Amino acid sequence: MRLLQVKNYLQAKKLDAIVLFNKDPNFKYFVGSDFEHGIMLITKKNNLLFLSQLYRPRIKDFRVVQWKDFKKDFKAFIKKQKIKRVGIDNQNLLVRQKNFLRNHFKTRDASKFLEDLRQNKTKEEINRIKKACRITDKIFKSIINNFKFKTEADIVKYIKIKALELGAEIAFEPIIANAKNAVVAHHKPSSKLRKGFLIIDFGIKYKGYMSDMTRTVYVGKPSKKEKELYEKIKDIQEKCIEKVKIGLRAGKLYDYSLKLFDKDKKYFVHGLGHGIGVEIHEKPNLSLKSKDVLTKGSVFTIEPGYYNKKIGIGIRIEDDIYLGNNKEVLTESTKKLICVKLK
Ligand SMILES: [Mn+2]
Repeated sequence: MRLLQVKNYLQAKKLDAIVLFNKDPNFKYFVGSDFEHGIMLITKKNNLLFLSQLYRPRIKDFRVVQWKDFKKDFKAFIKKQKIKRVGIDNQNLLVRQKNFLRNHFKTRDASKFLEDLRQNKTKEEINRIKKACRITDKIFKSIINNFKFKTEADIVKYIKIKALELGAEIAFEPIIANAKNAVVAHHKPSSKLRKGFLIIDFGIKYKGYMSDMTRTVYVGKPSKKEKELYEKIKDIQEKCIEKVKIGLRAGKLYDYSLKLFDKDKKYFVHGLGHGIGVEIHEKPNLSLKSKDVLTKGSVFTIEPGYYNKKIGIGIRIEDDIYLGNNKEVLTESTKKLICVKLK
């Protein structure tokens, strides 16, 4: 299906192939794994992987071609396959890779096509993201039920171990930010836990596909004002999810969130969300003035946040949304304000 869309693209743009290097997110997207060295060539007729002799993988729908002398063999190979005009992924290429491709082919940037292709997930991709979300919920529950942590770093370690135990890995370095630290959206966790809000932001990678969830809990007993603030952010998050629909421009949803923040909008300092898939940030981008569209088949986060340095309070709530025939909230952990006690 995805490969068929590539072939249609080649036809329409009069290209002979799409050429991708290893370590490009699109490389992993098509073959599900990565290699130290390798080039992928998808032509109208063939799906080829040009790899060193160190590898002999079996990959569905792909034929592996191995080289002995890279330069010589590559030249002969593309001549034989009659590959001249190719689409490349300008957004992810290193300068030397770009130069290499320009030396061998006539190139055209295909990165927008690849991004758009990846935005619309197949059933299998959705299943993997859903599984990553199930594991995420499980770990969050277990953090709350086993709250014996002394520092932010203890929680990071716990998430990493739990992920491995559940047959997955972390999608990115967890962000655990307590009390005053919570005003820094991307705080590096190290401090001792104390009274105040505690942001727990982590994601799981399952078979190459990622989840991303944030919950904010409270260490100790919150004041009335703190409770009200939390409810406000939760309300904004839920209203934004309600507003999500197929065809909506991401920038419009961002504007809507600012309206809800009202006088507090200066404390909302980042995007409202981002697409997830083989990368933790992909299309659609839900930031100010974004022209990306929430298309059918896309999966993205909704994560308003409040960061007030004056009063030392940070709150963020994030869920993963799948926009299929219906709208599905994939992360199911409770958003009621949980209060934990220090032991
Ligand atoms: Mn996120």
